[in-house]
Order: sequence, then C-alpha cells, then structure tokens
Amino acid sequence: MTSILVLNGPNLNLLGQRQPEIYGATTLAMIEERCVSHGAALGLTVICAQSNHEGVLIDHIHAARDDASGLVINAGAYTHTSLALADAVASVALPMVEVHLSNIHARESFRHHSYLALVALGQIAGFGAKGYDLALDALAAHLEVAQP
Ligand code: CA2
Repeated sequence: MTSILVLNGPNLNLLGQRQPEIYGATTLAMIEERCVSHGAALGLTVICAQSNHEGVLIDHIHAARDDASGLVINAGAYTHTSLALADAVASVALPMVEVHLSNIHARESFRHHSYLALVALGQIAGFGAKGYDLALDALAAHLEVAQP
C-alpha cells in the first residue's frame, strides 16, 4: 500500500478544546481517525503525527523519505514563518498538499503568506476537517493509486 504522512503542527493538539468558532469542534484524534479510514478507502496507508516543535516536525518530514510516498501538512503558525520546514519538504522531494482548517486568505494579512506553498503540490484552506480528506483525494489522484 502507498503510505502518506499526515503531519500537524503547533497547537493543533488543542483542536476541539479551544476556539471552536475558528477551528471547529472536531478533535485532532477524530481528524486522524478520519484520515486513516478515508485513506484506506482510497488505497492509502495513513500515518499521523503532531508536534509543537519545529525541529521535530522536520525530523518527521525527513523520516517520511523512507516511509511515505506523499505528505499532508498543516504546519499551523509555522506555515507563515518557517523556511526550514519548506526546505525540509523540498529536501525529501515528496508530493505535499498543504491544509488549513480556516481560510487563511480571508484572515489577517500575516496569514496570507505561506512558505510551504512554495513547495506544495497545492493548498486546501477553509473547509475545516474535510480539508484533510480533500488533500488525501488529491494525493491519491496525483500518485495514481489504484482504488481498492
Ligand atoms: O487554519 C489552520 O489550519 C491554521 O493552520 C491554524 C493555525 C494558524 O496559525 C494558521 O494561520 C492557520 C493555528 C492553529 C491553532 O490551533 C488551535 C486549536 C485549538 C485552539 C487554539 C488553537
């Protein structure tokens, strides 16, 4: 089976517990379960990870070089600040879909720029937890994975 790493960044471990008006009521555990089941329906094995630490996120991306065929990343606020995360994605040369729960382009101007967008296959923003499913759909199509 084709493996995909779904990687979530800082503060996303708090999903469903704070600011549901912005980020929804779905917890990260629920999102990860849904990624695993939606991925399986697409013929993908989904591996999930979350960290609040930039270097740990980079380590996960490096490890994906051997373990995965693609990446789904919601880097949280590091999206807007981290050239290091973008470099890590570029270094592993895996197709990556960037996800945001909220529509970052309809929010504060400092959220409009994404370093990750420079190295992404594409970006999905504003569809809440459903965005992760859409990202997996996009990767399955890009990788031409045969549906089970
Ligand atoms: O919309 C998204 O998915 C974001 O990546 C979320 C980030 C934000 O900095 C980006 O601009 C857009 C923030 C994640 C914070 O997550 C929380 C979850 C629950 C409670 C508080 C924060």
